[in-house]
Amino acid sequence: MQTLSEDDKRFLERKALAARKNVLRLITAGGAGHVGGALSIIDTITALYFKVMRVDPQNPQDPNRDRFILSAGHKCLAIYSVLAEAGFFQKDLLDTYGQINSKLPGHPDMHKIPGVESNTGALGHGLSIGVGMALGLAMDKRADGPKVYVAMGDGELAEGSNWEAAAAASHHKLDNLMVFADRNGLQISGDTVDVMSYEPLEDRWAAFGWSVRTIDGHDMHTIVETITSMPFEKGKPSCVILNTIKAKGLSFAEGKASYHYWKATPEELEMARKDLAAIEERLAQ
Ligand SMILES: Cc1ncc(C[n+]2csc(CCOP(=O)(O)OP(=O)(O)O)c2C)c(N)n1
Ligand SMILES: [Mg+2]
Repeated sequence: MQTLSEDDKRFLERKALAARKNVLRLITAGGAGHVGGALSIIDTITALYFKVMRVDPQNPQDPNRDRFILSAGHKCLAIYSVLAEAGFFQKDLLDTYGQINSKLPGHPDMHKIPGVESNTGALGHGLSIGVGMALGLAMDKRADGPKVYVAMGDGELAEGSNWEAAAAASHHKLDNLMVFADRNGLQISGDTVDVMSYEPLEDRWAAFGWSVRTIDGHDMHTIVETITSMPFEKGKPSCVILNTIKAKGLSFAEGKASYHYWKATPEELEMARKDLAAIEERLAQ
């Protein structure tokens, strides 16, 4: 387990802010996008790329790299923003979002930019892909082998294929695999518990043989301590349930299903810039 110093925590919070600014840059370029779910998972992705994962932007295909799969591909604004911040590609590319032939389409494409491990967007496939990767890597039987991380939405958990993959992961004792279930409480059209509930998530994942922890998905200390405690139990895959706020950081959008997909007005973009400036001021103190 890795415990963050106060300086490290501040560093990660600044990186997460920079990533949120990149999200606004993308939306400014493209006019619209799935901002809500991107902003609930972006702190975890920031922690992964800036503190936890063994990855090298200069050598993105290194066979020894850790793998991150954004199963809920509609949250792509988050991965684009963090990959750009981490130097996987030039930030200028962010300004092409939403344009014809952009390398940053509305769902991530592994053939278009370095750092994306898998095409995702049709919900319910990323965990199966992650299980395959983790199984292949585990066969190498290396003590310090690469790890596989998969981020999922709470609405996405309604896809039945996830549960076949969850069962396979525990059957194969994949303790090099970690899932993040982003429990922001909302999916596309309303509260996740009303549309299709899989609560209590902790019991579901545990019943499928996973070792489960629930944390505040916006607290960098807890995020890093939890991820670096992997595996929570030897011989079991690890599941982190992230209690989060959809559209976290944008005061006018937080916790509202209507900002699952945001078609931004100039007034809202201005409000969003002010919100992020206020965070910046707080972090400067
Ligand atoms: C197979 C499939 N069905 C439907 C959709 C349309 N869709 C896109 S996002 C979404 C809701 C996802 O909710 P959740 O997983 O909770 O994501 P978040 O709240 O993090 O944005 C749906 C139904 C899809 N992308 N794929
Ligand atoms: Mg959700």
